[in-house]
Amino acid sequence: MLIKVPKGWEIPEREAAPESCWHNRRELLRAAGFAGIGGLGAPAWMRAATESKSLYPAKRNPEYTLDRPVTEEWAATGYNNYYEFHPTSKEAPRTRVGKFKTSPWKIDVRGHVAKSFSIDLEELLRKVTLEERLYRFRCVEAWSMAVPWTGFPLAEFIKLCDPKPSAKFLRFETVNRPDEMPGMREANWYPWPYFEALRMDEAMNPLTLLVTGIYGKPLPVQNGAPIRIITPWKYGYKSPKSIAKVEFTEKQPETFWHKLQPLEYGLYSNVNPQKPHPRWSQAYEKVIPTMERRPTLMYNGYEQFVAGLYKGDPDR
Ligand SMILES: Nc1nc2c(c(=O)[nH]1)N[C@H]1C(S)=C(S)[C@@H](COP(=O)(O)O)O[C@H]1N2
Ligand SMILES: [Mo]
Repeated sequence: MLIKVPKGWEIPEREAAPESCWHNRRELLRAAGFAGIGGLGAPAWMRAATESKSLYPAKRNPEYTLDRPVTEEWAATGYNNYYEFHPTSKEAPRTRVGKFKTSPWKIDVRGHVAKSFSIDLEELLRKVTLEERLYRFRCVEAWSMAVPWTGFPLAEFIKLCDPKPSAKFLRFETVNRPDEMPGMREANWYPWPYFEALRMDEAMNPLTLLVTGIYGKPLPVQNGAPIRIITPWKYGYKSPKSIAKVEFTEKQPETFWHKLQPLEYGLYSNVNPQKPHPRWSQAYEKVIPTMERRPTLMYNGYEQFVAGLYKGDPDR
């Protein structure tokens, strides 16, 4: 079959490549039958791939509904912000993920917890139940999508961590692997690795997910494999990808974009049509891939879930 790789996400739907063309080589190998021999006796990495596959698709949670169609898969997995893979292009990240290893994967838990520990993702996934949720997704750059994420509430992970009462914030850190993430060296002026943070009550909110899948399958690397955060009422940069470390802190942590542009990107960064970015309006958003304009919703449409967190002060 001729593998036609679309130039960008702007191609019309009738020309969109079939889903398989968008998969990276590793996923093609998996699809080509490695899963079939990944039973007992197979190497650990093969078993891991098989096990994680059996978790998808997860049951959809009907509580989270959309007011718009779900974004086509080729667009959501082909138009990405992932600066560690490419610091400017949205189309390049998925073409540069070949070296990135997502298994085995461990998460280090540090800071104000009863006891620091590290947990293997495979082990973590045995302790939780994955579900699928449809969420609106809004980047601070004003584009938006609607995405079926698979994951579990971050609150469940926090309970496993046994935080001390002194833990007031969570700080997340993306994995630090310049050899596997070519954008890190090309854009070496950034304060890598990427780091983000949530206040404890935001992190505990039922909307906040630890995400391991998308479109009923494990996350592709460009969307943050093997595990990322999703906070749908905040701008996209609050949703760090490929998380390797979670730290519970007493003081408010610094965040990647706030450190770079303190006047433009705060800790809270709640979607708010009335609060323009210093360089552009946030009143409207452009829906990927058509770029159709639609009005931005307060808290990205999640006011009923999160307004109580801010007590009338969404600009925090
Ligand atoms: N580690 C890391 N996480 C990241 C980013 C990044 O560059 N590096 N970009 C953020 C931004 S700006 C957005 S809009 C979303 C994009 O997620 P998506 O590519 O799955 O749509 O990821 C966020 N998480
Ligand atoms: Mo973004």
